Amino acid sequence: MPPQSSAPVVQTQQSPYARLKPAGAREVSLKGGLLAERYHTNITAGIPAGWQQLWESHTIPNFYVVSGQRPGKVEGPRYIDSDGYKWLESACWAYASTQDSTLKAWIDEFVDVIAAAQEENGYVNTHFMGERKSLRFTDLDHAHEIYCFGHLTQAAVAHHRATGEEKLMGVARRFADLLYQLFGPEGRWGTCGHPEAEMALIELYRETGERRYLELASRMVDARGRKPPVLDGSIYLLDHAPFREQREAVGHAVRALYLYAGATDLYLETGEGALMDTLQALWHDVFTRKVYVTGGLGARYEGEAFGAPYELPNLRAYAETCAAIAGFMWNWRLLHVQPEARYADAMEIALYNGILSGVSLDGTRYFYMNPLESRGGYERQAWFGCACCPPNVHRTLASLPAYLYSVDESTVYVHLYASSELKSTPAYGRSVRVQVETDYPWSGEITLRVSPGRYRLALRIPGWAGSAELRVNGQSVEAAPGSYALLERDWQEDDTVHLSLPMPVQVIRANPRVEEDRFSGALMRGPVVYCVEEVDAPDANLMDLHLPQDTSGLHAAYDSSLLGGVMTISGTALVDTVNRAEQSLYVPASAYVAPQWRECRVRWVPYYAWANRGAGAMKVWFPLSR
Ligand code: FUB
Ligand code: ZN
Repeated sequence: MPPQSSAPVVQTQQSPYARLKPAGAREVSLKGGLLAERYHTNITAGIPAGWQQLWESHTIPNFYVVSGQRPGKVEGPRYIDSDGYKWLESACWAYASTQDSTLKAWIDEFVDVIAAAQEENGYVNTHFMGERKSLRFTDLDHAHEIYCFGHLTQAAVAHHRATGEEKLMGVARRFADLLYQLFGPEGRWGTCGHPEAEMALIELYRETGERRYLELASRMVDARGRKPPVLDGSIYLLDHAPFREQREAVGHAVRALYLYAGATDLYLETGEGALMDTLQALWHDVFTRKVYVTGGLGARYEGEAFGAPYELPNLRAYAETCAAIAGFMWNWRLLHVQPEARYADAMEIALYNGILSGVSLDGTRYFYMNPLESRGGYERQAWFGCACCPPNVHRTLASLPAYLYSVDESTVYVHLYASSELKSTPAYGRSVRVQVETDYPWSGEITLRVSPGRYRLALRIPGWAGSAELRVNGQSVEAAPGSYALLERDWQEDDTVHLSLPMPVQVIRANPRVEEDRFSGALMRGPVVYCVEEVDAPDANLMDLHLPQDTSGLHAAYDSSLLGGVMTISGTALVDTVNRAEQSLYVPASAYVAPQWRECRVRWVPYYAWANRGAGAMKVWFPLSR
């Protein structure tokens, strides 16, 4: 029987330094619109296709091999188990809302074989069983053993919350106990080159009440930047300085962002000021100097790393899907420390752009890198040799309803707008119902109906909105973009709240320090970033296309037959008709041939939907012409 309590991804109900408690996955239902469509496609197509991929990639067969149930040998990269665990987590969140018996059969089978693979002492990692047994914990920098444990544990927590069953929790706890013996206060200093276990251990603590898991997570944060180093002392592994002294986001982006998310979980439990000082400095660095307009993070191919401030190349953007997801996870935790709209704004931008771009519209093909420009030939793939991104997409989309609402003792917060319903929040102490009707993100008109009672409704007014109109029963109420509008009253049955967020087509400019985007503009409408694909500018080379400064000729129109139904933007752009291919690469300024303009009809489509009509060229940023 599923448990009666709420089932959120991050459970801060008992966390002393959490201002907010997330609403449960089962308490929120998505009723329609883009997010609901992406959510259902993930469940009906993405997760089932993922199950097949786990078999073909050896991820699941490896567990059968090490548990002695099948002949063969373990194959795949060192972190291959984590792909399976992330998928399992997604299947559990999906099962929590669907109660689908096929999903449950897959979950049961996978859980059984993981349990069968686990050794008596708690160890389970298919790569380091059998002939590689002697190598266990000999390479904390690169082996990913503790990282895989982290994903196992997050899957176990999801499994427990979705099914009420103890089996996978037992596996995770036995492994956690082994790690505690090895790396807890009585053991040696140790942590993983790839953070992840910090978040997982703290969630395990929240689920079990067992304080030593929190202690171990804390020690893993403290293990970084020690002298002599516990890892290799490198920036890549975030081991260059003690965590509390780190002020700049450097190194491998996914590792860094998972570490920041884990440290935020730690803050939620301990309230330690030094941790929050570091987290705020890092947030500022990441979200004011190192994030793409799409919410993509980690600019560099080299080391899958953050670039220097404002180093945000478009064609060579790395922007790994996992990094956008990791940024989403981090902001979610910060939002529960302090309900500031900037965190939810960052989540929203990442979700509608750099995360949704990571998966095809049919839900079964994925991007690892999410560039903001392509010269053609770049397409999504069904799986990867290093398959971290696909199941990260699965688990994020499968838990989507859990990110819409949170509560505190007297308030219901609405963070992300989608046609949805929140029913009853145990954290709030009594039953509350909030119904949202909207065609967001295509429309900024949002209607909310709430159940009677005295409480506050806190509505995020996105920072991207130049203005907002908020009315309760027709009466205007103050709503400032970039904040939560607080509506406190004794709500009556027929009360209606209406939020109107204007969504004009906007030309976005980058800080001129972003050299690649200097003198350029990108189109946004609401939280959605747009791009032009080759097929939508048939008589122009995208490299020669310029954006008019005056966008009054650009018009948004919904096209239900295109890309699963999208708001498009159409208008006139300018094409430089000088044949640049015949021009020298460099000429004296006096010999430079100025552009000669021709007008050209162009259609922009949401960035997330690109590369679903072939692998043509694509661009987000265009130089601004006269
Ligand atoms: O190392 C495991 C995963 O592979 C990371 O999270 C990704 O960035 C990729 O390097
Ligand atoms: Zn990835």
